[in-house]
Parts: sequence; C-alpha cells; structure tokens
Amino acid sequence: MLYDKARIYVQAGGGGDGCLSFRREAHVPHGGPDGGDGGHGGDVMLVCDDSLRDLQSYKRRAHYKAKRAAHGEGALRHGADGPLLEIAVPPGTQVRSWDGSTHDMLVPGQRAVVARGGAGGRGNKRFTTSTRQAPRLAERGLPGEDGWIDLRLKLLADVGLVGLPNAGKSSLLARITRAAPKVAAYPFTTLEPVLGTLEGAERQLVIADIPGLIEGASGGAGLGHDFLAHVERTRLLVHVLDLAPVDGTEPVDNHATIEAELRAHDPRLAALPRLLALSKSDLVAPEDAAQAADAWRERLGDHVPVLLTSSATGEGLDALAVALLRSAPLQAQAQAASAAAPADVPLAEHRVFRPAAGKGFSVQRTGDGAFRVQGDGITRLLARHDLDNDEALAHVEGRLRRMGVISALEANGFQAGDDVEIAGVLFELHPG
Ligand SMILES: Nc1nc2c(ncn2[C@@H]2O[C@H](COP(=O)(O)OP(=O)(O)OP(=O)(O)O)[C@@H](O)[C@H]2O)c(=O)[nH]1
Ligand SMILES: [Mg+2]
Repeated sequence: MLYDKARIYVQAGGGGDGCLSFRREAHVPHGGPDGGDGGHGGDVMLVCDDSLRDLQSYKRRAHYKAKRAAHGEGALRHGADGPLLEIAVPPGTQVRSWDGSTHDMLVPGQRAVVARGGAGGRGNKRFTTSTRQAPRLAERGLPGEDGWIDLRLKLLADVGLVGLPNAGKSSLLARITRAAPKVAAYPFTTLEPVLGTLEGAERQLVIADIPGLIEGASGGAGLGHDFLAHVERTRLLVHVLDLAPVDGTEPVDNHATIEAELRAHDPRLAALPRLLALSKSDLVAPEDAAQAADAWRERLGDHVPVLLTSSATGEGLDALAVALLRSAPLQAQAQAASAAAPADVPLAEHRVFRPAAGKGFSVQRTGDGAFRVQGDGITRLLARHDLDNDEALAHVEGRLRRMGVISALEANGFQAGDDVEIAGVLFELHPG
C-alpha cells in the first residue's frame, strides 16, 4: 500500500523569557540591570529524504512539537535556543500549511521551515535608558507557530503509463524494466502506482505504471483522480491502447475516453508529449496490426509516435525503450533545475508563499464609551509583557502611544474613562 497522503500537527517551540535581574557584587551596593535575553524557540523543519518511499510513518504519528528555548539568566546570560525539530519526507512531497503557504520537496536534502519558533523575550538590561537606569521589566518569550500541515506525495517519474484497465500497462512495465507489478487478465489489477527504472546506456528513466483509468476518473471515479496526481509531474505519457479489447469496445472510443480524462484532470497533463503504444499486437493478424498503426498515425499526426507492442512476443519493446530514452527529458535534471530556479518551473505550486504577519491595527467602536483595538503586532506586544507589573504596563502604554493607537482612538471619539479592549485585555488609558 502506497501512503500518499498525511495530515500532521506541528508546533514550534516557545521563546524563552527575558530575565529581570540586577548585578550583585560584594562591594557594589546597587548593581545595574543584568538580565539576559531568552533563547529562540525550536523551529520545525521538513527535510527531503530519499530513503523514504512514502508517507507511511505519518499514519502512526501525527503530532510533532519542537522544544521551547531556555529563559535568560542573570549576569547577562542568554537562554539557549530550542533545538530544531526535523521531519523527514520523501522526494515528491507537496506541503500545504495551515496559513496557505506551500512547499514542494523535490531534491534530497532540501529543507523548509514549516513552523517558526517564538522569539525570545528581552532581559531587563535592554530596557535601560538615560532616564531609566534600573528597569524592573523584562519581556516574555513568544509562543511558536503551530498548525496542521497537509502532506501529499506525488511520485517523481519521467514517464507515465496511462490507459484503460486491462490495456497491458503493467505487462509493458514488467518487460522493459525490472519492476514486477502484478499482471492479470481482469481490469483493476493494479491498485496503486508502481515505479520501474528503464536503464539506458547514458541515462535512466523512471516509469510510473498507474492503475487503469475509467470514464469519470478525473472526477474521482475508480480513485482515478488520486492516480492521475501521480503522473502530473511526468514529462512524457505513454498511452497504452489495447488493439483488440476482449470486451469488444472500440479502440477509437477507448482512446478518446482516456484523453478526455487527462484533459479534465489538468490541461497540463493533456499538453504533455505522448507516445501511443498499440498493445497486444500478437493477438491480431500482422497485416491488421500494421493497418491499425497506419490509421492511428494518420489520425494523430506526426507529433505522436505510434508503436505496435506485444509483451507476449516482445515486438516493439526495444523500439519503445529507444523512443522513451530519446524523447523524455530527464526528470532528475529538470527537478534539480527547478529547485534552484523555482520561477522557471511550469508547476505553479513550486513557489513558497508565506503571508507576511500583519503589522497594522484596527480601532472599532463597540458601544457607548467602549472601543476595541485589534492587530497582530499589538497581540504580540501584550503577549510579551506581564501587565500586572506596573513598569511593564507603563512600557506597553508608551508603545501603544508611539504606534498611534491612542491617537486613533481619539480620532474615533475616545475620552478619558472609556473602556478599551486591546487584544482581549481591558485597559484604562490616559489620552493625550
Ligand atoms: N497476448 C497478450 N496478452 C497481454 C499482453 N499484454 C498484456 N496482456 C494480458 O492482458 C491482461 C492485462 O494485462 P495487465 O498488464 O495487467 O494490464 P493493465 O493495463 O496493467 O491492467 P490494470 O492494472 O487493471 O489497469 C493480462 O492477462 C496480460 O497477460 C500482450 O502483449 N499480449
Ligand atoms: Mg496494471
């Protein structure tokens, strides 16, 4: 069973608190502030690891938490940073985070931070100013980012074999590579994608055999949608078409069915270069097979090579291997290039997008003499400080004033004595 989907919860470590401390020396009666900063919380990072085949390990474990950082200490000692938590994923894993950011893990060793550790709080030494020589406040560390992450493995293959069930796809893969997929005389023999490697003199090609597609596959019928995802990143498709289907269907109709499903799944799939393998040629008379091949060449035009193949007699298999090795651009090279220069890659999802944390705030009148102030930066400011500490509270008020919160309140009709709720905390603020 190929586990190609997983959902995990990641939590980065919290930052350490800043320290509130004053130097103590035998001969110095009142030492200066010497509280050190808290450390940075541990990040959660995904690492692309080619020793993994699929996402199986995430079926058993879904929660990953990085350690928090150490707090700052006296004598200006910084707290130690939280250690990085690494999570290994197989090449081909697409990552979508709770905040909408995406990563495409393609190249072994590739890394991506999916949850950032919280910043450490500053120790009281940092709050020293010309007018405040003995600050009695220090910041708290911020919590690390956390959320759910969807992992989706999309196999990395150069060539994809597509066709109706029973068309002979797995038989072809078994003949031209060392893979040993199950082959049987009934439809839906292949239940999950199988990879094989075609060894050329100078290059190797990875070929993906996917389960047979049926009408409606692009809409989810027969799990086709999932399977089609595994050929999304190939550079060449081999459409395997049974020359003489036992169910009496017409190859022309069967061909149209598969092509329509490819188009419906993703126009990029439909645009991939193709090869048509007319399979089971041993089951029809040689002159009929040749005639059929000519008819297909005429129908498809020059850009789709047409080959007669038989996995029973071996007819056309060398020609198929040669054609594949000649026409498929190398996936590995293309991928290495794509990781280096994401902008050149046609797959839109390669871009890493992380929405910037909002810095602004909004002021809202919630009733008579009542206001609410919201904003990410403001939430962080409050999270950093112990509001029961008068000096910390005065510091927060000063910051709110400098950020323009007080004047924005006044512009909205705020007067002394009004209630102001800021990031969930009720404040008594002094205008002016
Ligand atoms: N005579 C003959 N039989 C073939 C040939 N290729 C495949 N078959 C037979 O056709 C049947 C289906 O072959 P598979 O390779 O399993 O077909 P598939 O396309 O992988 O089928 P699904 O996995 O169900 O989609 C099996 O009984 C094979 O032995 C061929 O070239 N000649
Ligand atoms: Mg098969």
